[in-house]
Amino acid sequence: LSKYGISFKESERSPTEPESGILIRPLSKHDFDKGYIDVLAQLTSVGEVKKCDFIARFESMKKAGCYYLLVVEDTEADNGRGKIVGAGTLEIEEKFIHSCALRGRVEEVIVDSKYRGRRLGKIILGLITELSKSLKCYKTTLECKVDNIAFYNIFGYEEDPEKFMQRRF
Ligand code: 16G
Repeated sequence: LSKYGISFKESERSPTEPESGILIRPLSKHDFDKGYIDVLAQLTSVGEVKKCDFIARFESMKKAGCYYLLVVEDTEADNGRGKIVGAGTLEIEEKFIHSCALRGRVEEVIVDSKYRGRRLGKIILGLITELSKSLKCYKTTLECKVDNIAFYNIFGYEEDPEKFMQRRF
């Protein structure tokens, strides 16, 4: 993940290859065929996303340059074809406030139900958090279900006294 500015000490086991056969890397165009959308569907409603829709969105996000999409791949699954079993996104927002600061947003953090309990979510979140720090975000935020608050607390995310508001369309 060096292209995302993520590095680690040589003495440590690579956080991007935490177990044999498990690889954490940026999203690729080929991940539609490896079940990326199916993993997202374990988080919320994905609706209908055809391969062409996926490619078009992938290209526009790449062009925007402010999306860091990570995936966890089980490279040995599906007879060695590989399968996406987790994901997490960092989105960087440019601001005028705080001396033209950057703000990070953690989005779509999900691990396939069959792969939970293997610290993969923690690794994704750790990488995203470190990346936002190294990109010099003045803050990084996320929305999550009440049940997941304790998980995010581990990484220093705290409930904000400001209320999150939304209008759905
Ligand atoms: C969670 C996700 C958020 C996602 C939303 C979808 C994290 C940290 N948060 O809040 O990124 O967009 O779920 O839910 O992964 P919705 O379909 O109800 O908007």
